[in-house]
Amino acid sequence: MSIQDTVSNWEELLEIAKKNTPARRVRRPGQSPSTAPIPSSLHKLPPDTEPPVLLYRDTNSWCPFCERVWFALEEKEIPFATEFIDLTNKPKWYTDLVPTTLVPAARIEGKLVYESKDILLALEEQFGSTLLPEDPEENAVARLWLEEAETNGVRDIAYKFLRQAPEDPNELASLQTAFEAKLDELEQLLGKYSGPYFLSTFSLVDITYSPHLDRLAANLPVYRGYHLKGNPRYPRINAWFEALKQRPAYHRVKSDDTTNNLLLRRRWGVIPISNPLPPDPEISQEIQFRAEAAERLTDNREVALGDILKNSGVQTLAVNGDTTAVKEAVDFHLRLLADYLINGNGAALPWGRVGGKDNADPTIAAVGAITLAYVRNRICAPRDMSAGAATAFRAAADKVLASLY
Ligand SMILES: N[C@@H](CCC(=O)N[C@@H](CS)C(=O)NCC(=O)O)C(=O)O
Repeated sequence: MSIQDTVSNWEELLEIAKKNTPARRVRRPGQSPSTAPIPSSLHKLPPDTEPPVLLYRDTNSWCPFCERVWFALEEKEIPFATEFIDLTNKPKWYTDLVPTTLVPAARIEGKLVYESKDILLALEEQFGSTLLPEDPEENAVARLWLEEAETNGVRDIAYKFLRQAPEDPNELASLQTAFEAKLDELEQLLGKYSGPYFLSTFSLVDITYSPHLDRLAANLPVYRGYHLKGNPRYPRINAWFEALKQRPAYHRVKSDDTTNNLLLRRRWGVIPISNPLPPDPEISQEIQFRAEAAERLTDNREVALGDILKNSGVQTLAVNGDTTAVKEAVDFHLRLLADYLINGNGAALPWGRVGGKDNADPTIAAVGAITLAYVRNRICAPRDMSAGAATAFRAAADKVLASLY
């Protein structure tokens, strides 16, 4: 029996994965992204009815402004449809439609609205004000803080600090001081009302800050050696992050840390000063996230295989131009990964047997190493799967990789 026969086949893997996760996606063959999440409230719509909202957002789910609107739609349980816009090649109909040409934009009951803040406020107006306080005084504060979130400079200073070339230590130090002063202001704001949120209840203010603070918390440790989470200077910001973690809508729309880390490097060319944050071990072990990751990989395996063959460099290992053996070895390692996600330590990991003494073909292990390293960095949350699933996926890829040699 070859080692390849020790791993379950795709059909068996898919069946078990589906039993352990309710997460499902729509397939979008030949389009980008190749799958999309299903809004949690879509089932509430009567059959053959158009959702009341159409959200235009970016193809890769990187845009923090789009995330705000998506977060609010999920919190308010509004059924919606999504149109993905490729920001590297925006279609003319879109730039003709939206005066700023930016994402997000939305059609709310047919009416076009753009600018994330205006979309958030329009959703409150149209679908009941659940994310703004009822109390008139607090409501006025909420609206003021929403304005200020766009103008108080937190974002500008933060991103300058993050992206500034680190050669000039003085400039970097003064950016850090300015950034810390802005965070101190947020810390003060969070203390004005009781409870962990900006206002006395969860609101649009939290939604407005969360995508940016999330990206900063993931990237500052890796790119600047600066920690927001666990930093005793910001106890309220930390309590706020903890409170967000209790909200299912937040988990549906957020990215995982590694997606944020890789995006900064790829999109902005910033050089990390340390390794990406390790995948959160608690999340990596949660069966529903592991099963979701396995379901995504299994269901999307044809696309994954094509992408790996085309873009990872693995084809250079083909002998005399025959890629059959390479394809088989890629497929085998993807199945190993799905098997480990589902069965944990009960999975048939090779522990050195592939390419080792018992097996004279080290090419198989080399293909595996490329495959696993590639998919580990290739997946992107929440474009391909939820942040929790992506975290479990990356931790599993690391584990399988460690078992190869
Ligand atoms: N103020 C806008 C900002 C939106 C924005 O900057 N969107 C970016 C994506 S993160 C965009 O559309 N970029 C495309 C471009 O600049 O052409 C809002 O809050 O909606």
